[in-house]
Amino acid sequence: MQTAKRGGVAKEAAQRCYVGLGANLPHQGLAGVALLEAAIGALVEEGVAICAVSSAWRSPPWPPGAETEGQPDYLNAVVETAAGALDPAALLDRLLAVERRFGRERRARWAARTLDLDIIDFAGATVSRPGLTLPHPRAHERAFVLAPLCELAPDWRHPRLGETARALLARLPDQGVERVAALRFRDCEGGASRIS
Ligand code: A4P
Ligand code: MG
Repeated sequence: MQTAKRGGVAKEAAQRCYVGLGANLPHQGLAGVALLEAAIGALVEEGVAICAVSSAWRSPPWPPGAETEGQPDYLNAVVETAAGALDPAALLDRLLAVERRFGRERRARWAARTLDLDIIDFAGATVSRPGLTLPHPRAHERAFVLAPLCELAPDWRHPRLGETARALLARLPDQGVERVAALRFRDCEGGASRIS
C-alpha cells in the first residue's frame, strides 16, 4: 500500500506518526543541522520511511534551572512517518538503534545528549506501560515539539487532550524557540526534498 507522496505527508491520516528529534551535543564531528540531517538519514537506513520533515528549531534547554544550567542550546525537529507494518514497540526499537549509532549515553534525566528520539504520536494510539507512553507525556507542554509539528500538521489533534497542535502551541508561554533552517531529507519515494 502506498502511504505517502513525494515531499508530502502520509496519505492515510490514520497512519501518521510523528517523531521528535533533539540534540545539544556533537557526535563524531557532526553538530546542529548536519547532525539532525544525518539522524534522519539513519532513520531511513533503520527502516523508518520519512514522509515529511520540519525545519530545525533552536531553543534553550528545558526545563530552565539547575538541572540544565550551562548546557548548550538544543536543535529540535519533527519528522512524519507512516505506521505501515510497524507497531509502536518496533518503531521505538528502531529509534533506540539510531540513538545508539549517535553515541547516546543515558546519564541524569534532562542531561545533554547527542541525539534524543521520541515518539510524539503513533497514529493516535494511547499507550501507558513501562518503557512506552503514547502520546509522549510532555509533548503538549513543549514549544520545541509543537512549533516544528505545526509546520507539518497544525491540525494534528492530541490523542488524549483532543486539542490541535496549533491551539496547544498558542497557549504556551514564550520558550525562546526560533526557527533555524530547513532540513534536507530523502523521502519515502527516494526523492530529495527540503521544506522552506
Ligand atoms: N519512552 C517512553 N515513552 C516514550 C516515547 N513516546 N518515545 C521510554 C520515546 N521513548 C519513550 O528515555 C527513557 C525511556 O523512555 C526510553 O528508553 C523509552 O523506553 P530517554 O530518552 O532515555 O530519557 P530522557 O530523554 O532523559 O528522559 P525523558 O523524560 O524521555 O526526557 P525528554 O522528555 O525526552 O526530555 N530541551 C530542549 N530545548 N529540547 C529538547 O529536545 N529534551 C529533553 C529531554 C530535555 N530538555 C530539552 C529537550
Ligand atoms: Mg527520549
